Amino acid sequence: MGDTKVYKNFINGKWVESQSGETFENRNPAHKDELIGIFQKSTSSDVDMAIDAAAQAYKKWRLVPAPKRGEILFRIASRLEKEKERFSQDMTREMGKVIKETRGDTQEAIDMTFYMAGEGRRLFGMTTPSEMNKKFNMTIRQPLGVCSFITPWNFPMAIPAWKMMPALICGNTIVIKPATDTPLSVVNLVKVCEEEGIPPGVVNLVTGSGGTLGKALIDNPAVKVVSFTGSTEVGRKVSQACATNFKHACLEMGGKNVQIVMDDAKLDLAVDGVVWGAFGTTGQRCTATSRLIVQKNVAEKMISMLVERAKKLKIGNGLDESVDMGPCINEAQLQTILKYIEIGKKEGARLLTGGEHLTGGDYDKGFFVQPTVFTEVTQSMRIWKEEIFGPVLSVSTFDTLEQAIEMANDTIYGLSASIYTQDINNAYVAMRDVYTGIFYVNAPTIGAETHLPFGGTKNTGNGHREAAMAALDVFSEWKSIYIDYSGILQRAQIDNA
Ligand code: UN1
Repeated sequence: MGDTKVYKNFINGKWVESQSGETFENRNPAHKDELIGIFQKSTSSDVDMAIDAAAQAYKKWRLVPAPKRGEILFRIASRLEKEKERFSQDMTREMGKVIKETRGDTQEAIDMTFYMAGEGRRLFGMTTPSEMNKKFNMTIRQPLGVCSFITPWNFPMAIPAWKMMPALICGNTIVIKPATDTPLSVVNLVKVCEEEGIPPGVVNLVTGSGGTLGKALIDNPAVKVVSFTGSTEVGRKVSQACATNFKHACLEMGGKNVQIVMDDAKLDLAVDGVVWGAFGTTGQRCTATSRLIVQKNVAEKMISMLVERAKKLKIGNGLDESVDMGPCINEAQLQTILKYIEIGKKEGARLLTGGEHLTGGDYDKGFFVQPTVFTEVTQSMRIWKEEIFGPVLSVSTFDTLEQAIEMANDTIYGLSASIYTQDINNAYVAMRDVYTGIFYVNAPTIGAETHLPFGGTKNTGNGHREAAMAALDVFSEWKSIYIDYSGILQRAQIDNA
């Protein structure tokens, strides 16, 4: 281990070792020899301790006035701004995506924290007339209690912040379990929470594998909300586990996002969009563009422009500012991507560029794959239907907008979609008829901002949205309050009939 730093769990305001006495390594996916840190391999009893601490802390935190909670969040956001470069460098080292993208990830955490800090002075309820005389009606948001968060590796700080900040501003307490590939970014975030005044027990962090800790994070009776971002397969299990005791589950799962290009589109812009949408974050976003459909009469031109651009992308270590695309997160993900490339070839799609595992020199130290474009992809192929979570783009063509919309909706997912067109009528029809939670016009399928709801339809989610004011609905429940100042019994629906 040498000088490698050992990171601990954070429970009840203290950095503590796991009861297991075991640890795991976090290595750089661009360079396996680089050990980022040693983290606690926690057990379910560590999780139980964290949940107990959160349940105790809830008794006080729920009573801290929301504007005061907001002040702490403002301090956290300002501190994140100061540490932005250091945290982004750490994130590229542990996750692999290029430094300009990890700066964006940290910025997204900053934006979310400032946004929710401001909510401390809003958290608006409603006042509304009563049907009775001398009666006053209003609604307030009340927190639920302990929230468990199971967060992914692709947005190591942004997604934890999406969940933590709205939960905290509403008065809940937290136990977070980050992905085993990216625990350092959450340690960084939690440390800032500690140092900027979040009281002990309000935010707790436990590292380790979801397989081992998931049950304890969900089943403990003190847990009232579970928020999970990850695969649809695991999300279904989370949902089932929550259902038995009516726990609130907020699920953000897979995507098979499409970019539609009409023949009147600015093709240069559409190519910029798809290169960024498909190969940004090495395609490892839930919002990544994994399908491109182009109107037939411009398809040949657009596809050749795209292939030329994909070939020029520089692949390597994300800390090098000139690199366009970093590695895949780990060996298993690399193998999944390579497997899908083989499936695409076998299914008869035409591989136009990429498709290879990059080896030789520094590439041997990491999990690198080429940006890959398949054309002649049909709607029955697995590479059209299944989420790959890698830099593999499936391209197809269409004749009419109506057909494009049918193809766009031909998926079990519904996160994000986009259309490139200069015709406002096309844009509005697609906006109305493509059934996703997020839609872009003349912009790629990635790039959601924190003050708009984030989430998807169908197998992407279970009706909740993260971010924006919508997140407050996940982390609070409405209480309707009736105050009768008439001094007499007034019976609703009876005395006023
Ligand atoms: C994700 O893909 O998991 O819109 C989150 C985006 C980012 C967030 C993506 N702001 O692509």
